[in-house]
Amino acid sequence: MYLSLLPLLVLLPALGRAQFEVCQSLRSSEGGPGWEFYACQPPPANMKEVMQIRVDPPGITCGNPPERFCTLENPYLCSDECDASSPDLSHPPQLMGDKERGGLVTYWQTVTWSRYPEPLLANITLSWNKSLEVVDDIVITFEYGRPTSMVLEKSMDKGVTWQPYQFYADDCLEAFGMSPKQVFDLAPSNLTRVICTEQYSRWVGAKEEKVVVFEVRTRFGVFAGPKLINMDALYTRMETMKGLRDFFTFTNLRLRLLRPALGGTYVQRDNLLKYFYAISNIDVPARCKCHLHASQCVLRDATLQCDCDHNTTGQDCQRCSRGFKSRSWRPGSYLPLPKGTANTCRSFFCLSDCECNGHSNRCSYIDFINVITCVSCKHNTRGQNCQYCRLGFYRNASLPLDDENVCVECSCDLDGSVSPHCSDSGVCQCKNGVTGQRCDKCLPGYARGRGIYRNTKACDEERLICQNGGTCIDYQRCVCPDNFTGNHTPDDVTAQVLRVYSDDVILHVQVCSVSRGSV
Ligand SMILES: *[C@@H]1O[C@H](CO)[C@@H](O)[C@H](O)[C@H]1NC(C)=O
Ligand SMILES: *[C@@H]1O[C@H](CO)[C@@H](O)[C@H](O)[C@H]1NC(C)=O
Ligand SMILES: *[C@@H]1O[C@H](CO)[C@@H](O)[C@H](O)[C@H]1NC(C)=O
Ligand SMILES: *[C@@H]1O[C@H](CO)[C@@H](O)[C@H](O)[C@H]1NC(C)=O
Ligand SMILES: *[C@@H]1O[C@H](CO)[C@@H](O)[C@H](O)[C@H]1NC(C)=O
Ligand SMILES: *[C@@H]1O[C@H](CO)[C@@H](O)[C@H](O)[C@H]1NC(C)=O
Ligand SMILES: [Ca+2]
Repeated sequence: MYLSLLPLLVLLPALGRAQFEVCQSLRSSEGGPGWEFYACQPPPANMKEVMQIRVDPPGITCGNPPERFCTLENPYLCSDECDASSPDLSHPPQLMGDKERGGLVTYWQTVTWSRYPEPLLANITLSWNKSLEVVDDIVITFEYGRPTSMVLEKSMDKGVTWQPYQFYADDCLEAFGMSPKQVFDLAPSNLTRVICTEQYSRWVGAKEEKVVVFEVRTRFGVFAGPKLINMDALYTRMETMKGLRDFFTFTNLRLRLLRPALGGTYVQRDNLLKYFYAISNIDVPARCKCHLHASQCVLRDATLQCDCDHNTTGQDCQRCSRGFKSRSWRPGSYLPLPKGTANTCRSFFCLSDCECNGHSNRCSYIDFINVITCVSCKHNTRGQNCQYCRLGFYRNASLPLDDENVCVECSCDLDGSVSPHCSDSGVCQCKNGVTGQRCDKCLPGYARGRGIYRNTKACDEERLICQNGGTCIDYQRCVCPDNFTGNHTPDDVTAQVLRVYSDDVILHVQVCSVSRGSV
């Protein structure tokens, strides 16, 4: 069930749905269509429709046994009767939150102050079992006069701890030892101060003034201007001023009624039937607090629950969905205006937890081993943090790990190497008969040709003898006497010799055959 919004939208033109109403939208870009994510929040609703009401002490509600009560205006008019057993004459607590139809005012009413001078005390606890953010004035309507002393309190942790929200008294100094203030006195620096106000407690007549207000609109107006035209300024403050959002956040409210309306005079002990509390309505305009990750709030199993987006979950969208890396959860942000930042939970995400030594800005969360790993490491790096060189590359130890050139290609000779990979110092693994860091040089007695290295002697002292007094060097070439020269380059020789070997015939290779002197 979605909360009905209509009554409040009429009430709240400036706080309507214009901004932060969608969490994502489809956008087309060069790379094709994709989702764009925005900060989003549910629309305001009148939370009185879903509040749990509890009154203390037990037995404070009138009508059991039936009781007569009088009015302050005319103490001799004592015809009204409260009777819990009669539907027409009972005044149970739920009449503070009901929808009144046909102009019929319905109200909760307490017993009268017949036990004076013992104080007539009552607590009204309103619970939602959900974090809410108040978005407009909380208005409490008292029939038969407003209390001369009361406290509005709030809890942010479902009733575990409480703090005062505002004090109300016809004499703040006497009732609470506080000097009276008005919300209009508040400035940006002390907007979240808890004040005592006399504005809603002085006797002006029960019919003239019925409401006690917790002023949210005026507080908003300190930033947004008197008509709340500049909501952007308020949202900016919400983001930057620590404690401002908390100030408007609650899960429960409690009204501590400490002293009933007295009609502007002292308590008249001879007619205590005219002193009691009666509340006909409590408006609580608020929205579900979803950390800017939901645009709807739903009632599920009688509990309010954000309808979370951005891969978040939880009653208040206060954590990332499974597989979307809980450590990276962040609330959405109103900034930059006008659309804010979604701070979506992702399995792929950018930014700080993702440490890739400057070779990537993308990470992936591998759910079943609970590991974050860099993806698409650039600059020939690899590894969970792009901290290793790809196979076929080795680390230049004189460069820092985040240098673009940290990984140097092995450049192993394809013919002379066992694999394209090299050691940490860049040394390739060579085939037999091959040497050199890159395996591109022949060992003595070996030669290369057609991609094969063979034990190919160009000359030796026994069978491949250099002619004309030439000396065989490294089995590869003849060093000829001054007046002789060879007409075969080593490669030519190799080619010949390989052919010779493959035919399994050994020939004398004719080198050092041409006489310089004879030319
Ligand atoms: C109202 O609540 C306060 C705080 O828990 C408690 O101290 C006080 O006794 C309660 N008053 C009544 C009348 O239950
Ligand atoms: C309060 O809400 C939580 C969900 O966060 C739920 O588990 C719990 O049952 C609710 N309690 C009541 C009393 O509704
Ligand atoms: C808040 O600050 C303003 C300006 O500094 C000051 O005039 C006002 O009295 C303060 N209000 C309260 C309640 O402290
Ligand atoms: C999670 O977010 C991705 C985009 O980042 C979206 O495509 C996907 O539908 C979301 N999944 C859930 C379960 O919300
Ligand atoms: C390693 O880096 C240093 C410093 O930039 C450079 O002089 C050297 O040539 C590099 N070595 C290799 C093998 O690239
Ligand atoms: C070549 O030169 C050597 C000395 O360098 C000499 O002994 C020899 O007789 C010469 N041979 C010919 C064919 O000229
Ligand atoms: Ca009512």
